Amino acid sequence: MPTTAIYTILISLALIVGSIWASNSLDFLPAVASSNAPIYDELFKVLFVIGTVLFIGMTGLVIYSLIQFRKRPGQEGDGLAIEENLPLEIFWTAVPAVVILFVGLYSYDIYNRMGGMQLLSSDSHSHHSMSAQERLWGGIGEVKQEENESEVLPVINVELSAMQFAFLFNYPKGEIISGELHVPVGYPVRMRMESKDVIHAFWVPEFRLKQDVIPGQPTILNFTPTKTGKYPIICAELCGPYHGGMRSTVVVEEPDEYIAWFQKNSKSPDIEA
Ligand SMILES: [Cu+2]
Repeated sequence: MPTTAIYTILISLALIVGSIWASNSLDFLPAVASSNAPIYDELFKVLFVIGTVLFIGMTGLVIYSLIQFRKRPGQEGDGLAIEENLPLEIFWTAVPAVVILFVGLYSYDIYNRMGGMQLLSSDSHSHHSMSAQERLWGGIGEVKQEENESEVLPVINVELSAMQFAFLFNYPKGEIISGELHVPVGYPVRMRMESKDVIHAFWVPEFRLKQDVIPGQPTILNFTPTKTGKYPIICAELCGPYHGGMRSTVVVEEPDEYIAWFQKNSKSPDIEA
């Protein structure tokens, strides 16, 4: 094997290994605070590796060529007139095609695993009578089975109204209206979102979630917070002159803190402890 080929293989391998190492050790992303976040970050890491290999590989090759094949003193005339290289052209068409096909299929899989393929307005929940526990949790009678747990957790139901330039969170069963979103850690949240005026978008970077909030067409967002803390809610759709100030906070708290907050703010008298 010629030396150039060996060097090419070694440099490519080093580039791939280095990119994988960088994607795992560099800390670009905000806190991982929902069950969606690890799935999303998996895709981000794969895209980061592909992007780094391509960027460093291509710019590196260009810089190498500029230096290695520069015009030396005493060189006159044109370079070699090279035309066509069919195997090379097949190679540089096939490689990006395979990479793009892989990224496309993989992104679809991630989007599907995050629940992106569920119909936005799918709303087939029975409205049977609630237990006191379900009332307390703001439930509408729906319970959700977690995949790995035998415990059945009540779903936290929240209705989000977006308007120029604020988010309002309504907990129907507690008759709570809040400018801040409160959710208990580890419990599935089902948020029905609708806009009063123009299109807004609910975005929590720490949850890796972003969903449009549309006037006249409710959208449903399901998520499970996994880490306590306060995280920003940002409007991610240019919605008017004060769009940049359209922010709120999501408070992910321990279940007992959530219950305390719920009871303190609830105007509904039939909520029991
Ligand atoms: Cu907005």
